[in-house]
Amino acid sequence: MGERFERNQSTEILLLGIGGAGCNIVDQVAGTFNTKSIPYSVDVFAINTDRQNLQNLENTTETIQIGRKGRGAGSDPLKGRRLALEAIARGELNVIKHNDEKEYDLIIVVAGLGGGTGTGAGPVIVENLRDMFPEAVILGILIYPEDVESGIKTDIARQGLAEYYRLLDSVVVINNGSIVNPNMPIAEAYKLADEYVANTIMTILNISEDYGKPNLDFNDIQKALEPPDRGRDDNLSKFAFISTFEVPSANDIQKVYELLNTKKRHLSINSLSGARTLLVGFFHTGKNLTWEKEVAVVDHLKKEIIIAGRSPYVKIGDFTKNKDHMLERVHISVIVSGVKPDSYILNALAEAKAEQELEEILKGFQDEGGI
Ligand SMILES: Nc1nc2c(ncn2[C@@H]2O[C@H](COP(=O)(O)OP(=O)(O)OP(=O)(O)O)[C@@H](O)[C@H]2O)c(=O)[nH]1
Ligand SMILES: [Mg+2]
Repeated sequence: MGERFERNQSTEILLLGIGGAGCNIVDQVAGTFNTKSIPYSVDVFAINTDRQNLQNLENTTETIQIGRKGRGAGSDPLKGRRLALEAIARGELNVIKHNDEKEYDLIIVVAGLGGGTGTGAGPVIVENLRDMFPEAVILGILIYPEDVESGIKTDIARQGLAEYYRLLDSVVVINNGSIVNPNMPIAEAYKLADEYVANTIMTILNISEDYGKPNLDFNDIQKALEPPDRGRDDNLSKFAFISTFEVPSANDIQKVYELLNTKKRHLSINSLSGARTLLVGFFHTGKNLTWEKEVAVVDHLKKEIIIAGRSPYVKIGDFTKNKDHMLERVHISVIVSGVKPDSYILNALAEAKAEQELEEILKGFQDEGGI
């Protein structure tokens, strides 16, 4: 019944990798659950057209091969799409529903853009998940290919991004390109990008799992990542910033501000301005982190968010950990929804903006001095 990390609570999370990049990354994240024996209530699934990739996963027992041949989709998103539709028609994805027993609250989909499976099969699978789990919030963590890969790849990625964007509730885009350093072997650059994905996932899981005073919990996250309400919100952006920062001690807390800019770049975010929701969780050993220091961090983030007098919904959590490995370190988890993405993303969406929904969103960014 899947790679299940259970805990005595009612929140159900599905972590799903699609295509080579997505499957490898969720497998690595599942590996950290094993080694740290963190009892999350998370089911991990890997879906790919590539049998070899699925057979090489070390920590994910629940795999779904789509397409009989098992040889990948050859960087052809139309083929990926067709194979996914056939698998759905044959009911091969129903195993995710566990005989109708499952009602996931949050689904996290991880996929690399630019190939055939993550790009072509992925959106069709998201649509199917939406039918299976109408109550779930679906967050996509998508990896955008670096420019050094061929132009065809980035064309495919652009189209795929727009398709995913329409279907997901919230989107995080990791930019392989901004992480790649020309002096670095590509595998190393991928590893760095993979850490960004893992960090994003763990930010959500840690906040959901730990109990703080004041507390931030899964409901806060779910509310932040729900799709914007077009009746109520001016800002219809589905892009989110989700990350955990680490500083050596409470006295270095202002290091967060430097790290923030790098993280924004790697997460394809131009600015936090106009965001709808700001959640900040502080994880520390309880010795030196004063309320004043916490408020200073939150104020710094708020300053970047507030535009034209529009303030975000803000909530703070404080989690005291009695874990030796934390030493004096402080982890600061930040979730901001409704952020403004980098222009390469807006351009990608603009190219595919046949959908009215996308037009409205792009218009929103233009009103803010957008693209
Ligand atoms: N960060 C990271 N990026 C990856 C990794 N593998 C591939 N990518 C990126 O993700 C994009 C899509 O690659 P894959 O996920 O291998 O493609 P796929 O979805 O399996 O597609 P097909 O193999 O054509 O069926 C690539 O263009 C790379 O930019 C990885 O392990 N880590
Ligand atoms: Mg592949």
